[in-house]
Amino acid sequence: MSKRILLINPWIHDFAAYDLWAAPLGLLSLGAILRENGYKVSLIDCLNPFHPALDLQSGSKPLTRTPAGRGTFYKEEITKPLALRDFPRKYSRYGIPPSLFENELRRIPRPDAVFVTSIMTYWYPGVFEAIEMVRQVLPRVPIVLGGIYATLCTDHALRHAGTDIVTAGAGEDVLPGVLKELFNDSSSRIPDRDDLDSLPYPAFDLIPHRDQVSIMTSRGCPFRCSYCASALLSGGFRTRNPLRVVDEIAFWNREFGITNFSFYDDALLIDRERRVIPMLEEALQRGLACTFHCPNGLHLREMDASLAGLMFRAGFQTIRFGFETASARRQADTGGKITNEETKTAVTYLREAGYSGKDIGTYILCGLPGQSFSEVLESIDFIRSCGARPVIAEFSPIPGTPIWAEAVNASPYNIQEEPLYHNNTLLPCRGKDFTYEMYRELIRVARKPV
Ligand code: B12
Repeated sequence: MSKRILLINPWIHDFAAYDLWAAPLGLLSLGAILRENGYKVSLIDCLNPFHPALDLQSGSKPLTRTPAGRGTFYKEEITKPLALRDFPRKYSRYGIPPSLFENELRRIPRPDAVFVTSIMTYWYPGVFEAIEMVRQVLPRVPIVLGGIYATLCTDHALRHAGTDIVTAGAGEDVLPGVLKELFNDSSSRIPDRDDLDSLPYPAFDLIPHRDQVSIMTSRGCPFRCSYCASALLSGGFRTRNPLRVVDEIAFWNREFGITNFSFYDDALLIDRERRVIPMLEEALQRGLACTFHCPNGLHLREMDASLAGLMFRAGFQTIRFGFETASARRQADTGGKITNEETKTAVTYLREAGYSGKDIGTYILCGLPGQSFSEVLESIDFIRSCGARPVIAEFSPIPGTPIWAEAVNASPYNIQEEPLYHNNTLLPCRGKDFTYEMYRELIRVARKPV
């Protein structure tokens, strides 16, 4: 009898959360591998904006959805955790009401194990709430926790999550050990995590109603920017065959009518001649009428007139770039991925290709240790002067990154002990003279029409 595994994408507890093409991609990838190994896999997606029973909830705002495949989550205000008590913002549980989650847990056939994923480090309370409910409804069913929070804050998870197993790192690496421990299964065939073309397509079919599919064409990143966790999470940079990526896009398009695709790559444009260019040319040639979105920052340095034109023609609608700062010193200190001059030229190419200034969202980090209000303001002004749209990205400190020690020193919060203080909304590493009012002013300036 094949074993049943229940996958859970837990709630988000936060001050704010939007569904910017959010999907539990890592968990769905594992789901596909488990199915290939004969396991019966089901999913409860707490963040599902299309849950059929959601409409029946009274008193909630109707959820908004755009044709591009993003929108709002259902939310309920909840009490702030003690550590965030003094922060003057409302705090909510994003995702389906707990009663619906409980109904789902009772409805599905009893699983032999439950696999829970985790994303932002500071979202762990939503993860714990889901774990507690599983314990109540399904006592004695082993629970395994993995994902980004579990990888970056493993000790914290081991101490507080209350699961039978906590794993750190890529699921493809840990699955053999987990399956052995749970079911004494030593015969599992797990694809090599370095050969991305050998991975099955993520099990998006487990999400019955969806208007977008997330794609990864690579893992990791060749850069080592000081604030970024990519290397800790994904290891070295490795890539898929671009034609196999188009096969995947065509598959979701043909079988499920999906037209919106979001790329989760950390370095989609790197090695462009071998990757993004053939991929988009192939998509055009096959006549795939799809729209592409990249909420995660792209590398502007790779842009030239022909790539900008190709992206525009191929249907790249949402483009975000990682610029971070106009300060030459900080550019060098944080990783040297782009200069101001290169940024200006790249934006010109994008505008000539047909993108308007407001399409070209350009991330500017705000609240880095030692960063002043005027540095952020100058960065906003610079991006505007290039003809692009500044988008403020509030800095979230991440354990193990090169900037971590500096972040610990700069922060008035105990970010080492309490991952809730990694929350970007707190701007937890800004200096004393960088007030929240100043931050609001920066948001106001950044949002002025381009
Ligand atoms: C896509 C993405 C987003 C998406 C949303 C993702 C989502 N699903 O909700 C968007 C664009 C909205 C986003 C926003 C932000 N993000 Co983001 N994002 C990512 C990104 C690029 C990919 C995550 C992903 O899906 N990876 C792909 C899958 C395949 O990997 P995975 O989930 O890790 O799964 C693997 C393993 O973890 C494991 N696994 C997973 N689950 C399980 C479960 C079990 C049981 C087991 C055994 C194993 C296992 O196996 C999987 C396969 O190997 C990561 C960077 C990265 N490389 O991971 C940053 C990252 C998570 N984001 C980060 C940041 C900083 C942010 C922002 C704060 C940026 C900003 N300043 O605005 C915002 C926050 C939004 C908010 N409301 O708070 C940080 C983390 C910060 C933190 N403290 O945790 C990361 C790590 C990037 C970085 N700079 O280092 N993000």
